Amino acid sequence: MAKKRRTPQEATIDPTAQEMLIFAEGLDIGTAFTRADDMAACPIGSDGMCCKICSMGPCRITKDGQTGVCGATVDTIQARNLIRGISAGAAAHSDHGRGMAFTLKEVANGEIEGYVIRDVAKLRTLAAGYDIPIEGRSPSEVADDLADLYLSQFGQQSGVVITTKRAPEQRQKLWEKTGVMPRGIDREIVECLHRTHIGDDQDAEHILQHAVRTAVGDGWGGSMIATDISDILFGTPAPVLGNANLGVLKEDYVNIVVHGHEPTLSEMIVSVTQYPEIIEYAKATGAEGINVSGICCTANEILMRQGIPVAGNFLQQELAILTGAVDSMVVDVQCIMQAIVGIAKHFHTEIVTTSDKVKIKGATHIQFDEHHAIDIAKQIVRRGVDNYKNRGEVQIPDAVQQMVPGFSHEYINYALGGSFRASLRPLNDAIMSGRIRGVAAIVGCNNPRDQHDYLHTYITKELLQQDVLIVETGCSAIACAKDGLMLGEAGIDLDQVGPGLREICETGGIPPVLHMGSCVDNSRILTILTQVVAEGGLGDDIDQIPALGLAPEWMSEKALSIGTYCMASGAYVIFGGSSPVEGKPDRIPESGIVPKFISEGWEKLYGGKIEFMADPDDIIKASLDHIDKKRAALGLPEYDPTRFGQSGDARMLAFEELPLAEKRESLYGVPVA
Ligand code: SF4
Ligand code: MSK
Repeated sequence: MAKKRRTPQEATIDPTAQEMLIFAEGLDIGTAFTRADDMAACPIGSDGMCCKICSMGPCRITKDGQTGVCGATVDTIQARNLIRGISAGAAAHSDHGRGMAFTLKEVANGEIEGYVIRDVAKLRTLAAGYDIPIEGRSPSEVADDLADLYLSQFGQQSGVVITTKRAPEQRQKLWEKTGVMPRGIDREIVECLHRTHIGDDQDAEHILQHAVRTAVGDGWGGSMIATDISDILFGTPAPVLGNANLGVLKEDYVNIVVHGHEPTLSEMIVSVTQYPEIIEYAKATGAEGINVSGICCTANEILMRQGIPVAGNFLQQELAILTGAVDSMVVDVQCIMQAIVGIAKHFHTEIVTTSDKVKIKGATHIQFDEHHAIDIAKQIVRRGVDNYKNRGEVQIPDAVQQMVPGFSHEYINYALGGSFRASLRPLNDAIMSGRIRGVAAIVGCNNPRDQHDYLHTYITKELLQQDVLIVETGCSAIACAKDGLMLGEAGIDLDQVGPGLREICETGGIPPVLHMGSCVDNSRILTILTQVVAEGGLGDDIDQIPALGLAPEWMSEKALSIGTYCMASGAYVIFGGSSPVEGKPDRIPESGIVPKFISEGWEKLYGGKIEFMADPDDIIKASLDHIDKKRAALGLPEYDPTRFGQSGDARMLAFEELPLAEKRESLYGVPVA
């Protein structure tokens, strides 16, 4: 029997999403929300206890002592399922990094049009860190060498993925000691598939050790390379004013929505929409101009560098089309629902696939090629403009939230320390004094099995009140942006943040929730944590910092890889919702081996651990307990919010409200008539 469908208010907390769900219901159009209600998850598969690796199966473990036809035990089956998810996530991120490295190589050699090296300083700093000569050399020469070095990390067969050298020294030693130092990014991903073929690795802990090696190759390898090169080519983000939510779509403009993950095409689309000839082309159709906006991490990429508005996060891709105002949805890779093609058929929207890795039946495919980037971007934009005349009625929700994204680790150093002494010292000092109780990175997807955006925003707000500074990426960042948490005003609102955190936000002029970018930009968080260690006072490795990672509404395999490399870096990682290897330990004790190993077992080895929790209040409690435990281990003062909140603007504002006589007394120390 089908489950009861949720009301729009139960399905999402976002009023724009609720409006579009009501509209969809009226038109009898299904969305991920209704499909999630109608789709009962397989209870054996969702516990990780189904194996379909060979055709002797699928083997479903339902009883204690039962094994697969080949004799595989339930913990082997669960570990194999988990590592396959982690390797797919690592492959997706790392292939993105490879694409960026090829683009850098071609830019360096003048082989492609439209791209330039925007951040020469970052290029030189990174190159020097790998002993690539920089003095007296042009940016192109340096970039060519860096691109070669980065490209070689993917196919490297032995040695160490060179970007792992950017981890704290203690951490590198630990990875060497535990045998999880990645040799080559691709090699580890391939080995995941080899090890999990029928009749290979059949020891759960041994399988999962390789999962860690693969994930480290993603976070400290492929993802880090993707972030580095995006910054070199498109600029290292710094705060800009942006807008978020479906209300960024404009009724009188041609709306082109870019969706997916990579900035290479979307940057070119943004660029050509500024060309006078293209603007004229749009105006000739009767439109006021062209409005580019984004969904998911392609949105984050162009938002944080160019201030291009975000139409929404993962669960809003279908809803954007439902407005009837999207003339073209241009997609690249990852997190693109096949359902958008079906929904687009009810409207005039054209779905355009552009990657040689991604075609969707029913979509128009225009192959992107960096060698002709400008021409192809113009072709795509012109198609969107041509489609404007086919629009019917539109229903664009009237809701836009301003935000300030763009907190790269470089900018955070600058914001805290100033341009002449860029430093994380004030952050370390604030954590040590207790003004900031700890730091939480809240990242990851939406999942229609949860109430859209609720877990991201609820957990964020609760932790802010406890003086926890929040950094965010991906769809979590978009959720909190839509909720107004990425504005400076949010940082000085005592109803929203604790008194100590407020002082920091006030002094640094920063929002209490810092947008650090897209999914691959979780590597920025690794860099910040490494710099916090290097700054001193909070231990000599990442696992000692009062910090943790949360993915409250996770759904993708990339999230599993992110969680695993954060764990391997020393972080406590809590996923919301259900575990893909939950098992049934009460009935089948062996199915509890893997959940226990990725928590307690990994904590013994790496100082970090992974846990899955369904209840947001349990997540908040576990987060604060962990932060306080780490504070105590460092000998830091116990968190005490009453000690803070009486400095800076807070005092000034309180002073302003005093009657004149009291103001004078407070200024001169004696009553003054
Ligand atoms: Fe079944 Fe073993 Fe084949 Fe998996 S590998 S499907 S457990 S026989
Ligand atoms: S887009 S991986 S739904 S964060 Fe990076 Fe959002 Fe998750 Fe995709």
